[in-house]
Amino acid sequence: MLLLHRAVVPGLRQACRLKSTASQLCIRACSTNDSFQSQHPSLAFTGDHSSTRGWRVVGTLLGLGAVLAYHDHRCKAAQKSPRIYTRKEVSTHCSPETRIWVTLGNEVFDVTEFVELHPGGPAKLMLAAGGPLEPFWALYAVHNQSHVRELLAEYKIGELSPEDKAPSTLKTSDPYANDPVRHPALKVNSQRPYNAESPPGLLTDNYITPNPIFFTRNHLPVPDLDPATYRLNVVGPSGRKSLSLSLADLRKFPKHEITATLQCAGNRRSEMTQVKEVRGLDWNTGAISTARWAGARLCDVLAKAGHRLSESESHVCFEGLDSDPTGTAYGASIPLARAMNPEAEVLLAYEMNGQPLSRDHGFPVRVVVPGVVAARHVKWLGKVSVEPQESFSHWQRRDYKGFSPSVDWNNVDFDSAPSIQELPIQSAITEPQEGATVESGEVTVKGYAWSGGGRAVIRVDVSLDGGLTWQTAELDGEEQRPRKAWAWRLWQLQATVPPGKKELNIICKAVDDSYNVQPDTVAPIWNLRGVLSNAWHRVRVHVAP
Ligand code: HEM
Ligand SMILES: Nc1nc2c(c(=O)[nH]1)N[C@H]1C(S)=C(S)[C@@H](COP(=O)(O)O)O[C@H]1N2
Ligand SMILES: [Mo]
Repeated sequence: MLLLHRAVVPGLRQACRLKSTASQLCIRACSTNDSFQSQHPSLAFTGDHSSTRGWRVVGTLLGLGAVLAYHDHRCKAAQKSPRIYTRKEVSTHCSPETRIWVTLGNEVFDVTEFVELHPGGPAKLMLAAGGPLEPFWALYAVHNQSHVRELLAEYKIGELSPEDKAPSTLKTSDPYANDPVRHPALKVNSQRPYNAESPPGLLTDNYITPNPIFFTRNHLPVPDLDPATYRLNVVGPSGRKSLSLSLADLRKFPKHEITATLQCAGNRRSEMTQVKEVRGLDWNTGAISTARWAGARLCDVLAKAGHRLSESESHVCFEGLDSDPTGTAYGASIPLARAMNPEAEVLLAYEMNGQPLSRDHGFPVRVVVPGVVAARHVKWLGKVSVEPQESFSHWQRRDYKGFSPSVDWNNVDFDSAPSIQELPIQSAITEPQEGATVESGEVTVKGYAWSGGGRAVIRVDVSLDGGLTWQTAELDGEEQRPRKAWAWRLWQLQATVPPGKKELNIICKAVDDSYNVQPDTVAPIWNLRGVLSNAWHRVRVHVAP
């Protein structure tokens, strides 16, 4: 019952918000009969952002006592001899009023209390309300973990009647079947959607990351877009027509080229996981890569569409052409001031290291926002618009934000924190690797360092003795332009192994040109989503006798 307790307090707040959207979504999910085919939301449902705003509408509260008693009753019932339900009965439980039930295999769960706590957002969970989870979980392998199964088990209320097991129509066509073939050296974090990091042994061999080993972070299946028919919709200011730009149109704008590093907000999340569990992909140090990007400047395209700097419209929203079964696209936004500033060099990129973008990296066009978290670099770009508010995308508003270590999933208020844009100073050791054995005599330590917002890395300090003494590493790579240091510096240090040492406790930490430094440990910057993990990087190695 632990989870129920965790859920109660926010549950009260959330029960209010749930009502309108939940019932809205449910009309589509439940108005059909109970076979999977007719319930599949892609047939009946198109996501819209206005529903997100509807979450705030206040509705009737379910009495707390009633909730507890109800849940307790159900759980006890499930433990003794499981209560048996028909699929038809389950399908009527698809709103907070009727409670929200789902099935997995032949088991039935009442997840009403969990809906608002769902890391993937309440709206997504509601798509499965009243029916099987399988077709949705097939899309998101993140559910394929024991902790997710254990969590769900807490909500079990019974089983499906034997003659009413999973319908044979459950075989869904694999939405990922058309994903591209990937390089075998990539270290895969999740196959569906595909997420993989550059192997640390190769990452810093090249200042420019070769395209096939550039880290990949997809939230959805990779769309297969035809460059001949591709159009970018650039919404004009009110009263003006939108632009519909072909790839050829985009190439007519002056071609601008920059070297920029992309880093996922979750890079080095695995170190946070060691402090306390976080929700997200278990990235090591390889969710970062550098490329030479070429394309049209966003400011030129916005100007052509008729946009100017404005105070009422202050965000540029991007939508990808990758979408989930509801038709909801990946989306993000950046401040208009950055988008309109030619010095910020925001690109609508169609080339990566002299090649057309590869499918995984956004073919045919992606946004590149130098100095800003990679989540805003929207791939497979379909639409650009200038809006008074930030993007309503889940990934702008309910993810990619930082919180204090004391904020957890019971008390998190995503509206209270700004979305991550410029990233903080970062560095990591790529050689030697954790647990390796190094020769006595000399050791070479290598790694990368980067800071957001165009801030240049001015120094990397390396310690071989756990931080007692420090040596300055040598910085490689391109000379950096002031306030436009968009790319990382690779660094190395050739150092003498102190005689008699059996083990080295190697640490690196970088300093940027605002004299920002990395925090020494992870615990004080731990956050529930495991983002912004930039503590001193530590690697322990053995010294060969
Ligand atoms: C009762 C049903 C569900 C439960 C118990 C559940 C549970 C969870 C949990 C525990 C996570 C975090 C996993 C981790 O990062 O370790 C998660 C993430 C996620 N879930 Fe669900 N889920 C449910 C239904 C759904 C449905 C129906 C969908 C889609 C239609 C969905 C989409 C997602 C997505 C997209 C994420 C990843 C968010 C991100 O990391 O970007 N979930 N879910
Ligand atoms: N359309 C779209 N754009 C997207 C994403 C996505 O899933 N869909 N993922 C974002 C995230 S979180 C990251 S870290 C970067 C990863 O870019 P890459 O795969 O080219 O390395 O793309 C961003 N842009
Ligand atoms: Mo990311």
